[in-house]
Amino acid sequence: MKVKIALAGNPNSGKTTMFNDLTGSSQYVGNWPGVTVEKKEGALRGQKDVIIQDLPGIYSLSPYTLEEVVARNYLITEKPDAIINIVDASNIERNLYLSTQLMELGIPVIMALNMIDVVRKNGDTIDIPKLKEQLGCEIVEASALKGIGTKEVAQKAVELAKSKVSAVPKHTFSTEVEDALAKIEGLVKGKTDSINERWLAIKLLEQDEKVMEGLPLDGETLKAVKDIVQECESKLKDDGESIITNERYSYISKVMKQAVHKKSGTKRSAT
Ligand code: BGO
Repeated sequence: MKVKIALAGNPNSGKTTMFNDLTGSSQYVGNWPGVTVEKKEGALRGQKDVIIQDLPGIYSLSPYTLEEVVARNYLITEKPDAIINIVDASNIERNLYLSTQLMELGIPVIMALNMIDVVRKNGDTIDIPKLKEQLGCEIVEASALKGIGTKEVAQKAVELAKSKVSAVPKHTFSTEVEDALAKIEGLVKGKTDSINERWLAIKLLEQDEKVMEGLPLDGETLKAVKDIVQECESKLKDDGESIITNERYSYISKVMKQAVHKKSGTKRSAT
């Protein structure tokens, strides 16, 4: 049976360089169905049964750009066996925004901390055990440009895909949000074929229309969900989408303080 591994990351994180290193000359380039967004896939070097699917470069799994919609539709409908999340380690704070969302899908995730050569050259340090502990996924330091760590990324991704051990995000939202998510999960449990009920609950709290329009939920359930969302919004005095976004950023900021040390001492990456 073929193993499907998706390559996901921000634009300019080194995804193309990593994809070329992983697949060599075995590549197929086309377009995603119905859109003019390039679709590239290829077999992992020396392993014909492992297919690497390159996803468009994205900053988030929100529904606002064609690339985001293409990437997330692939992830939630094709359910690859694992995701390699390419992170530009020299811009880690910005990149982790997507990582936190990929981790919530319930698909095994391995993080390739790419551009580690740049981090080292800058004299910055990333505490990998701490970062693993904070994020809850496997992490490999890599430089796709210099061929460092890429074999390990591939090997670990295949192992993870075969073991089918899903990512278990360490991130929890505030008590108010977690309460709302638990109630929403309870309401939708078993009523959809969603990839992951927690992920769906987060999307419903955000009132993500693209996710909501395809759901087989009756009017009563949707009304009950809306009431929970409104209760949470009035408690936290903000809209659901902003609440989730802001809480993600504060979590990332905490992770940065714990695990990333910039030589300049600012502990924050340039954006
Ligand atoms: C140019 N380390 C370093 N130092 N650079 C890397 C690494 C790494 O690990 N990985 C990738 N790069 P893409 P997306 C470039 O193209 O793979 C570099 O968008 C240049 N080009 O070589 O394209 C990579 O697919 C002129 O750099 O990323 C590329 O995710 C001057 O990061 C860039 C300097 O990689 C983006 C760099 C004409």
